[in-house]
Amino acid sequence: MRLDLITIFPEYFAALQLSLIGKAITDDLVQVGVRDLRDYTHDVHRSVDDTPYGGGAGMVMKPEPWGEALDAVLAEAPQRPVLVVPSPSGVPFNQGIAEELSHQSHIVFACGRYEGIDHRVIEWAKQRFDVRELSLGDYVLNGGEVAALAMIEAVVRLLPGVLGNPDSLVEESYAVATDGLLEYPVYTKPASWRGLDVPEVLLSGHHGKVAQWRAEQSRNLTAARRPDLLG
Ligand code: 6GU
Repeated sequence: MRLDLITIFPEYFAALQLSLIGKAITDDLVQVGVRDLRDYTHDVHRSVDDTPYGGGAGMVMKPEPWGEALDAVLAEAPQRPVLVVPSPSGVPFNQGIAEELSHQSHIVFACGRYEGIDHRVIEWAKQRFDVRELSLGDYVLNGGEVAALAMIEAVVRLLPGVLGNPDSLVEESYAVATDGLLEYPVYTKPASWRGLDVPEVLLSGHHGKVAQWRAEQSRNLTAARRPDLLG
């Protein structure tokens, strides 16, 4: 999988060198390219934003640097890439979308700042990319970088060979905050810690009862915290 990131803060993506994703990059399962949007400006101030037509607060990202940066990505793209535009106005990102994206060979992330990118960039991009405007949730971040990092982590961990233990993916399909339920609580040794004991059933060695207890915990937790997941 190839990932291209366009941003005015390339340093954010140093985090991709860490942990499982860093290993996936070292192992060449993922190729990452980070482009500084300001490299596609031509004025002395390297400006990427301007005041909004129609008035209002804040600044809007100018279309020209975005056009040139996206042209540069396309010039090296063998086929039509996906363009993810992180935005609080996007479709809510979830595990199903992460799964879909994990089957793509080339994803470009357009990380906007300020009040967003001139809308013509999105319109233009639809001719050359499969555009997905995606939101992490109902809160406001200062820019798309942190959102892109979260989405990349959710996608890359699904790639074959990235997780040490693929069983953990199978477990998740039955208990995760997606189309399923929330995960049951987990415990490890010691069996007693600061006066708190691990639930007896987990020490019983009775796999049927353990499975039943976990299913019940998942159901109760989901009902309490995420009743929207219970149909
Ligand atoms: Cl994807 N971007 C920004 N800027 N803010 C957000 C978001 C994305 N998701 C939630 N808030």
